[in-house]
Amino acid sequence: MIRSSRVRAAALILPLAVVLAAGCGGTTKDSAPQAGNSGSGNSSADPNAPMKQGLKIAFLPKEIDNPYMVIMDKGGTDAVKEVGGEGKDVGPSDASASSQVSYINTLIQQKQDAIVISANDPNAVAPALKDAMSKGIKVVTVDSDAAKDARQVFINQASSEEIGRSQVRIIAKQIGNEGKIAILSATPNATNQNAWIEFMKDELKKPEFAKIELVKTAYGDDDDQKSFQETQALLSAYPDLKGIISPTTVGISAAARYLSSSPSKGKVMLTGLGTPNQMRSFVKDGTVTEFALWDPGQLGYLAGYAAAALASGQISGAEGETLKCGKLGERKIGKDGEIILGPPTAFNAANIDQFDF
Ligand code: RAM
Repeated sequence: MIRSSRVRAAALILPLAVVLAAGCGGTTKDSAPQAGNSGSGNSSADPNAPMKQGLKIAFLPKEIDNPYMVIMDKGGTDAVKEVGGEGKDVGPSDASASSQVSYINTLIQQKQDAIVISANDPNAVAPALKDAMSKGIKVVTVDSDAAKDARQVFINQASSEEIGRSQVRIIAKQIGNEGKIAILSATPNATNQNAWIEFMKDELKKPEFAKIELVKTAYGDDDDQKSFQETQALLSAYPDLKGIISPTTVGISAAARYLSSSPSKGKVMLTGLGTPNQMRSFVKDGTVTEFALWDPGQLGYLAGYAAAALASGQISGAEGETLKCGKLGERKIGKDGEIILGPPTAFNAANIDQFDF
């Protein structure tokens, strides 16, 4: 995914530097209770248990064709293969929770050993996930969490707070700390986007951002066409709009495509979370100056290891346990069963060609 790991290390940006809540190394388990995971029915783990072979692990993305999700789930199935299991990637063509519920029910019938899901709604998928857990199937959320008692572990890309606040800092710099901005989000119930947006709103309360006005949060539903149309609608409703934050790879690429051929190109600033490959041309043509992301492949890979370790009894999801995760080393399980991948990278004209995902 990354052409040079040295370059990547050098490119980890300071404004986005996130303290790794889940440091690598350490011992295997402490006596902390398994917070919030009452439905797991598994409070103990043996870190030295062998990895079970032939584990069936299914990845259920928000939507199957989203390029970000494709990379993420490829990382996941690669990890499962590495540990001697059988991984597969199934899911809906729209980012809807009810579609995901049907898939969960099918995966339960198939007696998968673990389900790794990026939830389209924290609550709507919870009963089906709890049903899976009650039947001994391990549940890992990745990228977008479900209700805490409906999964054992959540693999988060980075600190939600730092992701949200840093997006505001980037757009503020781009618009000179003054003017109207809008957010172009994914679906209205997406756990990850909603968590980030809460922190964006909080960041905007700071005195240095007093002259920035958030006029609207629009929803493109992680659908390319809808995101494109919502961008158009934002610009016509707010002709003096100065900037857009789109914390979704689908939204930011559709918004960039709209802006790139409109008179607002280079005038209305756009930042958010995007894949370098989808955004490269818009950085080169001057539509976008800077945006951010983590490596979705690594995110999925971590989730694959977590699912296999849960299904093998090496971890239970309790705070303080250590997950061994192949080429990524080790990660500690934090509060509420959360494991953090690591800090995001900011991409701009100077470094974007060093990344290929
Ligand atoms: C989209 C999805 C995903 C999010 C990324 C940044 O692909 O909404 O959940 O993490 O953007």
